[in-house]
Amino acid sequence: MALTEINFDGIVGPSHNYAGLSLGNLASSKNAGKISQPRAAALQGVEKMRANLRLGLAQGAFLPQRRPNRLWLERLATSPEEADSALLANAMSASCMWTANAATVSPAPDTADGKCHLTPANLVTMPHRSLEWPETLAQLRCAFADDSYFKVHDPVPAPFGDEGAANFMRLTRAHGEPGLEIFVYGETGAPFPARQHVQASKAVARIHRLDPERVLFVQQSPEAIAAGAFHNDVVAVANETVLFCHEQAFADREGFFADLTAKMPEAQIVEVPADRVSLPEAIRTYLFNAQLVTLPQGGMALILPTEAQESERVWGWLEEMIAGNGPIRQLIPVDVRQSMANGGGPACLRLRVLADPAHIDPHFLMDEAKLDAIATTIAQTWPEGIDAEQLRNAELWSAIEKARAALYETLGLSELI
Ligand code: SUG
Repeated sequence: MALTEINFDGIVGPSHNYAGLSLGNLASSKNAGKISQPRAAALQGVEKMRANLRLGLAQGAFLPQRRPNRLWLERLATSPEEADSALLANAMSASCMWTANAATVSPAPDTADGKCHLTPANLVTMPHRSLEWPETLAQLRCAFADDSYFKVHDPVPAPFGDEGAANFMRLTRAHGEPGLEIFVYGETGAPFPARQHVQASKAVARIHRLDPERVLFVQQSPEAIAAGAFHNDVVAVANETVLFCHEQAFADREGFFADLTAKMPEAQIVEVPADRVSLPEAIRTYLFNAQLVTLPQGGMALILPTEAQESERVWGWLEEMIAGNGPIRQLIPVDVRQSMANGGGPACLRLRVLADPAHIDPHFLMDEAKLDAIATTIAQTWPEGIDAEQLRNAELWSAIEKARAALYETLGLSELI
């Protein structure tokens, strides 16, 4: 069986806007009310996928959800026309683009039944994100429908907040081998909420039938959450034997590193000291919200936001790291500025699934021709700009609905509209 790491990016939806909905996500608060550019945002995402394909990486995609979310508003006994502006902003959010929060994925080599298990995240902490999971679940059930290889679960019930793979890391000697699954949760982060509850992480580990000997539950540091690291993937990322993280990422750094190296002596920890890059600088530039990938020719690359390249301190540290003899050999900056302005870097935009591509519904797998077709549809139908004031505009709603339908048709997925 050819297990491959496939990154499923969320295609940025036509309603992409800056509504300042995420308390504790500094970029979201800072850019509240700015004019967004949905078309440019979605095309930046397509170019990121294209660049990854050209590196020889396998690429998949998930599709934008229905916005405005009329069904959700109906359940609240209102409608886009009548909802107050807070409810309407929630119903218009394009936040499902950040598929690192779509689900937690435990690949086949880690689970008791040898299947790849997927649990959609309930995202209950933020109202605009809590309405994502039903459509996420529908797409997961469609993409991973082959139950000889996949098991797609229901989300963990509220009130235990689960934010998916953004708070999950997997270390292994090589992708296809059994791994150590690390669940990072928050306890406190005042004045900001801790979005990943330990009970949710533990439930996912049980649901996925993981071997308790190959699981770690690790607390995120309250300082990191308070400084704006609302998910662990803002301060840490792992790939195969490498953990790349900030010195202040974890509540009990020494304890975690000791447990990690005891369970996996070959683990390599690449840590950025706080006196070289402060937590606020790391969070502003999103240097850890990078895709740390193994290239087909061997060696690892870090695909990071251009904001990281623009910081002398951050780039200086990264260049020194590359010049050394460490496991990360290449730095690849990508422009995802429209997503970054809402607190979503390259790693937020993707969900990693280790599987044989032949077992996945091909509609969700990308190649250059499909990306071209997607880009054409986006260029023809996505709104160019959305001003927060415009969210109440019925013409905008219908333009967004038509654009989304056109994309589903482009990908032959009309039955999911
Ligand atoms: O949940 N931003 C998202 C960003 C998610 C980033 N994902 C990871 N770190 N994996 C969030 O805070 C902002 C929406 C707005 O304000 O309009 C937003 O939802």
